[in-house]
Amino acid sequence: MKQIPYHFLFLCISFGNACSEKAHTDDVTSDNPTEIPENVSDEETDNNETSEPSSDTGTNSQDTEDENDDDIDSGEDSEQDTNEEESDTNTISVFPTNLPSPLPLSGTSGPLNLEANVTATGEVHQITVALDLTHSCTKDLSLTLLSPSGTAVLLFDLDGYPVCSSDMESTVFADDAGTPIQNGSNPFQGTFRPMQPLSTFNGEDLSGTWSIAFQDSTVGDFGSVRSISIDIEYQ
Ligand SMILES: [Ca+2]
Repeated sequence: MKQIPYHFLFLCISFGNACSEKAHTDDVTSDNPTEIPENVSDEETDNNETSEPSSDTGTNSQDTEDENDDDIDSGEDSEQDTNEEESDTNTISVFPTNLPSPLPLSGTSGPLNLEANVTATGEVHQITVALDLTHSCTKDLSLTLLSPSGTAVLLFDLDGYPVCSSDMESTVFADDAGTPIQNGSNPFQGTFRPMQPLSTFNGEDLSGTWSIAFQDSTVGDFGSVRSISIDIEYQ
């Protein structure tokens, strides 16, 4: 219990009721660890209390707006970066001209060589290959892509494939594919990882003659290449 100072007792004795009001005020002040300034009215205090939630809401709203602004800014930057990146690269699709073309009957017939000439200039950034062929036993086949510089990349050689299988329909070769081509199944629809990485060509000069060599290693069973597209991203 709070002790009342002697000088205050003296005032109480001297002024009677007046001191009881003062004593009450002191008690209220002392019971509140956070002192309310004397010049703050009850109305102001109420306003502070009632405005606090809306202030929080406003702050949160502002924070949200700031975050949105950040998101928008980030999105703009990202889009701008993407545009800048896109503007730095081009893509060209290379098609051999003499298709469809029959695949060799057997290994004794030699490879089927298809060629496509590229006049554009630049440095290879990324390559994917799309293929469509018919064959009664794709296990017989292999496919190699050669750059104008003479670099060779084996896309597939299915000699070790467990079954004969047949055809390749809308088959795409890309380094970032999850399934290796040798783990695919007839008719190999979808995107597959080539047996050797197409990134081997990255950094090479784009212009010149690209060659595509099919080889049939086994007598019997044959087919034809319906379409093939070499899609080259370059910069
Ligand atoms: Ca064959």
